[in-house]
Amino acid sequence: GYKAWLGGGDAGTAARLTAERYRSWLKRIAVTGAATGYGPLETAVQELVNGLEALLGWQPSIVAETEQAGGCVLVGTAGSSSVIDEVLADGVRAEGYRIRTRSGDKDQPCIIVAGGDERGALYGVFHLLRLLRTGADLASLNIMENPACRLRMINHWDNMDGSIERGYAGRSIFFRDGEVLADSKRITDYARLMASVGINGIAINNVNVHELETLLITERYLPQVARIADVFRAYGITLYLSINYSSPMQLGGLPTADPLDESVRAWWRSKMTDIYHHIPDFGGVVVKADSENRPGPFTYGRDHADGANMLAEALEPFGGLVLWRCFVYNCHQDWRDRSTDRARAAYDHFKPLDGRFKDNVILQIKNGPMDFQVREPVSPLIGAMERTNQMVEFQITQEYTGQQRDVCYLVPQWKGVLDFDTRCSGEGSTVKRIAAGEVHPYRYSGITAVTSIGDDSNWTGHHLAAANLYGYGRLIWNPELSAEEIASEWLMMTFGVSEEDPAGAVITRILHESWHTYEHYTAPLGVGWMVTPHYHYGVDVDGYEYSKWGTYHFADRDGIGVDRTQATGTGYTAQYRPEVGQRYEQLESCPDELLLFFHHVPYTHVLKSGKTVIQHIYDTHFAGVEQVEKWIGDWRQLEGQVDAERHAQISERLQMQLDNARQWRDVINTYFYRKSGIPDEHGRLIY
Ligand code: BDP
Repeated sequence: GYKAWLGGGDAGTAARLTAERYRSWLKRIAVTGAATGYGPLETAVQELVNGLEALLGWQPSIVAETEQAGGCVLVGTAGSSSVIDEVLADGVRAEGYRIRTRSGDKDQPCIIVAGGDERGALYGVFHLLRLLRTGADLASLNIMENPACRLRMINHWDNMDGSIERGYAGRSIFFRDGEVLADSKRITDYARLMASVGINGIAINNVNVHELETLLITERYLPQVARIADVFRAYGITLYLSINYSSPMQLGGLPTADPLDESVRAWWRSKMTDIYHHIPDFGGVVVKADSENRPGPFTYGRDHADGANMLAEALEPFGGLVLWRCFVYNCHQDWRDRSTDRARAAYDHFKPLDGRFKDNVILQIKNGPMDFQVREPVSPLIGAMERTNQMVEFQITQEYTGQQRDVCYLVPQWKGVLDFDTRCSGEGSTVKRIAAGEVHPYRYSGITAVTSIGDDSNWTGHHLAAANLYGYGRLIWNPELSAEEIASEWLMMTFGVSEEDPAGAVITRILHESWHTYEHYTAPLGVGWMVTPHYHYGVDVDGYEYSKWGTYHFADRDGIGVDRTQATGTGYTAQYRPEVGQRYEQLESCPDELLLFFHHVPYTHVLKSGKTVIQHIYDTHFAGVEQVEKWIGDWRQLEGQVDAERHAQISERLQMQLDNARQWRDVINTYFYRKSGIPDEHGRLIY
């Protein structure tokens, strides 16, 4: 519920037993560290006090470091004491930490949480609490962690009227009726959840910046935004805002927003000065320009580099960043013109600009070339620009993956992206290494994601959707964690049980099967879309087929799929490094799951699995529905073993998922049966 994975006194037995076992070590907390006054170290101590109190049932006392002679938890930051520095040794970087059990005087060991800086100390404390809550042995800890990526961000698509674009869990926790909410309790609790998984930057408003949100950077609203920044700061989170590219016209009354116009540049410089006056550690701006009817530099015959650099110049004196989105494509295209291919757009727009961006600009690139479909190849733009900072954008909110009515655990999908070898700088040029700035010497890089939370009491609508929120943070902190490890931590922290427990086993199985299940009953073999236009939940095979959005499947009586080959298609495969592009180009080597993304094939084409495309479509759609039916049966068995409220809510959503899955199955199968005229081998279809 509301406490998500940071549940308090309702910790599982394992957590309570562990806490009890180390009671004598956990009763005192010593702190060392020159607090900078911005808070994460103070927050770390407070979290530790509260966390231990919840587990042990009494409050630990805070003692001065000099008094400590074992039997305590010592928290500190680099340079604050010799003990801490000794523990940190080499190897702990900014925002990293080390946790070590040290035998102290009088056989009284102590646990040292040493942070590379204040944020590091806070993350270290959350890690220690996680160990306690998951029942780990504390007797000989020696853990060193550094975040893989420098920028570990969240994007909100919240509007100031309180609505959330693509939000499926209630209304905004920041805004209501055109104002920032006065009560910041919920924002504090949210910051805490995010810090506990290592998030260090949050953009609070929608990338589609409408009239009202344009005003966020005015004197009228900046004091309100500053209040949110204050809450975030205590948790080591930097606040970012999405801005409207044409603000100089809308707010400044200028006749143009041309990035090369001196009056426009001066306007932005002065605007940034105002923002930093209110929020001295403002992170910078997120910009969606010349995309889906948003204003941008194209209007003035300028390009993205001109546009981004103008903002970068204004932010530079303050150390601010421009997060410039690459989700740029023609959304007014003519479906009859097959020479355009939306998948090509980001690369075509941005690749030629490599080297032209200032070094406080970071290009924000969606993980796939289309738009957060259940299955897409990795965007060929990732890693393709050696001299331009980049970050990857994922989507936690389940816009195209069931909208938090259907279960879809996305960590395996994200992991697949992060592990993908782009070959952009030889073998091993994986997306995770690019995001970590290890492949090209980026000054800034990292990962961001559109979040899934709202003011629903459990934050994410579906209880199981919280696994994605937790998993996103954990995975981008450490992309080496497996989807299974992450799910198992989340399970223990949230439900207080392990996978061995009957309830834990069912939840784990559902999570792990869920992405494939969702893929099975929706659009097949990487073709994507086939969703209800605009809403993006529920099936509509031809919903987007004859529209201007560029999202086609080209199904006819003979076959289906988009020919994106160099030989006969749109040439998209040439955007990849040859080793990668060739794999997709050739039918023989193209992986089944992406076949229809890259090729137009007859229904009778035989997949690597040995099945024809049409039979695969039929079979997976039946299998997807059966899977959901099975989950419902398994979940029913758990009545009485999971608290009644969560049990009932999950049951209800599984039922909705079943309805959705059945509808997809019936529509897709019937559609392709009618198109192809090929019957199901097992005779399950009625015309
Ligand atoms: C699409 C969403 C749309 C967003 C857009 C974006 O449908 O609401 O505005 O992405 O990322 O997925 O800008």
